[in-house]
Amino acid sequence: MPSHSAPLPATDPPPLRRVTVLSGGVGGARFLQGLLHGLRSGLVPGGSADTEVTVVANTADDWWIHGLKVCPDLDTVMYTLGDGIDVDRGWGRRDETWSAKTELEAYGVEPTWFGLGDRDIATHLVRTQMLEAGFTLSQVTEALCRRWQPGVRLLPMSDDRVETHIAVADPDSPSGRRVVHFQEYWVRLRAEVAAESVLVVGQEAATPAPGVLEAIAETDLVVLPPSNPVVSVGTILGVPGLRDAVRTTSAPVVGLSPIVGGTHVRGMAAQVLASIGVEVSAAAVGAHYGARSAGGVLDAWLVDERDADQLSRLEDAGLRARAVPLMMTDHDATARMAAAAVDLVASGRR
Ligand code: FO1
Repeated sequence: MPSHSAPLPATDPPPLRRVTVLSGGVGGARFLQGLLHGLRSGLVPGGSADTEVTVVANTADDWWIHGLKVCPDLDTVMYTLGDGIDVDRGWGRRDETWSAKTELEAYGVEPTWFGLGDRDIATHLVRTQMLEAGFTLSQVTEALCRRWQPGVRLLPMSDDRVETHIAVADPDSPSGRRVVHFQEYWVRLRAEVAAESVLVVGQEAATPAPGVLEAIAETDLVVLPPSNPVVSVGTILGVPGLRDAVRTTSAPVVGLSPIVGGTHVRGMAAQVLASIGVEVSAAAVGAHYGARSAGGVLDAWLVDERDADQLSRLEDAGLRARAVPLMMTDHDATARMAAAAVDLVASGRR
């Protein structure tokens, strides 16, 4: 029976002038690459090359090592979007050399298990010198980005020191456990031991870095990319004032699941989710963030097609949800994910 209803008026998507993304390291940076590609190529509804993207990056992975301040997630976003990243590793510089690392090993200086490349060391020397001269981490990041031109405004979540530590079982210690810095848990222990608990040192005393609260309040969209929901997005939301800023912004808030088919795509989300008692599933992470209508931070949640059977559980939790391909296999695939995220909340945008 031919439909005689008038064709729906072609409603233009509302303009997407500003987007704010709460990002960890490798997964967040890869998502940002696709988002920028999608904006520049017109794939993202309402977006364009002029859309301003602000990244609020996790700094709780930061680590003082060999007298240098290393900021893995800030640097991974900066190098990735500035085209200096080593694509295979997902961190550190392309065309890297390791002479300083080899010399440190020759001196028997620990930790030998954490690789600082020669080119990367220059970044940490500039950062450490500027911090010691009294500049804030925000000012340092702005200065480093003048060279790298990432094409986004890159803000640390806080200028205060916040460091994630992980408690792991240790039969040799009287308490039966020991606490290691996140970098030791991830790099030396390869997250192969259970994370008993996640301790974010300095979290309660931290304040949002300049511009962060405004970037969340005065934007057209807030995105939680497929970063680690506990030690990346979780530590960003844990900065006092940040979770409330996301809850109360007039912009829609949409997230993309880092869990696909019951496990993380890379990293150690499964281990740290277990440590906070959250089931390792796309729906459980969406519910963990929570719907804003129920006091959480999300309006909508994208899951991979493999997890389409979890959509009703998300809708029961008050979330708009959709199942789309979520593997960031190339920039076009990631751009389509970003477009789906925008489209899912477009109706909610002014
Ligand atoms: N990850 C590793 O697996 N091994 C390393 O030796 C290593 C060194 C490193 C140096 C600088 C930096 O910015 C990141 C580095 N990472 C290394 C990655 C880092 O552990 C992760 O990127 C984040 O902390 C987790 O997102």
